[in-house]
Amino acid sequence: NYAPTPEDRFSFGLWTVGWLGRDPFGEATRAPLDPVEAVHRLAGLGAWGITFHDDDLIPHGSAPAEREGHIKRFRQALEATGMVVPMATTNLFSHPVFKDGAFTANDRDVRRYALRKTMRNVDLAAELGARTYVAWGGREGAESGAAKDIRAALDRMKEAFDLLAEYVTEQGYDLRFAIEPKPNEPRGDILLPTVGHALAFIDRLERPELFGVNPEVGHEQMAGLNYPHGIAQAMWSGKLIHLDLNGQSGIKYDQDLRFGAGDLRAAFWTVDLLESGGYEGPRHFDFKPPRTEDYDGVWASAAGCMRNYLILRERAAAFRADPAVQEALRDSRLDQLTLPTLEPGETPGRLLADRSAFEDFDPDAAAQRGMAFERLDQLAMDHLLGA
Ligand code: GLT
Ligand code: MN
Ligand code: MN
Ligand code: MN
Repeated sequence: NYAPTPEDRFSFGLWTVGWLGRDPFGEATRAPLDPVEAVHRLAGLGAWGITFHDDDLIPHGSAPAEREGHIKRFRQALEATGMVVPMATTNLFSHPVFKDGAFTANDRDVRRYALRKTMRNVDLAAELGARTYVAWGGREGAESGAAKDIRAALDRMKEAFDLLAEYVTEQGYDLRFAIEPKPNEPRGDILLPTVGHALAFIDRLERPELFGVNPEVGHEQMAGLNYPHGIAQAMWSGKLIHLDLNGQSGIKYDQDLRFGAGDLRAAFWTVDLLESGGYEGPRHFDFKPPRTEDYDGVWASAAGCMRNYLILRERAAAFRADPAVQEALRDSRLDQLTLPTLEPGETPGRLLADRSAFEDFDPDAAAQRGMAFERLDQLAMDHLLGA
């Protein structure tokens, strides 16, 4: 029984099930979805939360009274279903004004507009109880060398995030920002292309404690990177505050497949890490039901994301609990890796004086030891495949 419940903390972007199927080569294949219906349908499938861009909920250019109307209907749907809003974000990429970026657009007035648009939705996010505010800078980048002075653009990016952090502090909002990396698409090259770039950038901010990352499976895999390794480093840095789960088959355009499709082994290790590593944030899906699907297919795809997570959670737990796996882990000396390399308080001088570490160490003999990783990995495969 893989029926999701709110305790599983599954959340979906309004733009995911609401994606109409428009792509660079073709028009929409589905009719617009009312956000209120999205809330009800997702709640019916067992989801816990829903997330949104300002423009997903309130069409761009709505008059203030219309804006209030959209928010009111949405709020009523939340109340009726018990769904929560754990995260919100800003659309700083669809309107043509953002064609050269938002926080790092060359045009200063565009940058100021982007900040105001963000602050306005930060207020709404806080009002709806969101604890995370995602920032995906899809248009922050360039297609050609001289078009963007990257160091100046990073100065502007820092300026934007410092201002936003000052704003939430001033307002007393309990909200942290999660920067979402992506290597390319829609820009030829996007700033902060990977988890590592984002972590290094956060260190340069005035209030780094208010920032974390929002790594997306497919975005790291588009760069040929190992997603579980990326989120493990973010966890190690105390910066994994949110994440975007989906599927991707290798280095190609951003596929946004449902979670579990694409690289299934990476999905298994992702769930294993999240469940055994103490990740407490939302399990957020950022996928696009393929444009071949009608709305039955959309809901089947959304349900599949959660079902695959729950199946993988069960398989990963069985893998960790299996005595044969525990023995294999010891055979592969995973227990040794947790031992500090140095004795408590050992100094460089004492290491130099330890003959067993060098003079009496036999590297050729040590090199003979097999690591037994293949047997360990096959046990993982057996669990993953239910063999
Ligand atoms: C957009 C992007 C996603 C981001 C969303 C947040 S919007 O669909 O491709 O990866 O997470 O802005
Ligand atoms: Mn995403
Ligand atoms: Mn994506
Ligand atoms: Mn996307």
